[in-house]
Amino acid sequence: MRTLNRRDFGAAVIAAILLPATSARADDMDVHIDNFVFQPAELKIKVGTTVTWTNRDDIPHTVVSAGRFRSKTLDTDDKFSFTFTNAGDYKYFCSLHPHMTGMIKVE
Ligand SMILES: [Cu+2]
Repeated sequence: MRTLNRRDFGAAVIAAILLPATSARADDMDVHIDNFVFQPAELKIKVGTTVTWTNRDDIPHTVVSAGRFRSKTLDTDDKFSFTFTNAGDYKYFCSLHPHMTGMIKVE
């Protein structure tokens, strides 16, 4: 019984040490919309990463990837987040200014 307890305690300590290093939140990424440009325009991420777009312009924008995600109209400093659970290339654009495009590569 004593041995089992000590092993459980040891496992808990190891988990406490390892968890912060393996936390997916550390990989979460930000994209800023500034002067009609998504920055960075192309982002490489791992499956499970959450990307948050922030509109830094004083003009409304959207973040739209056909059939995959669509933000509401983002006013200044509004944010939109999406968690990528599948690998692939996600092209997206602003539906108000379709020349604004970006790419998320999920691997
Ligand atoms: Cu726009």
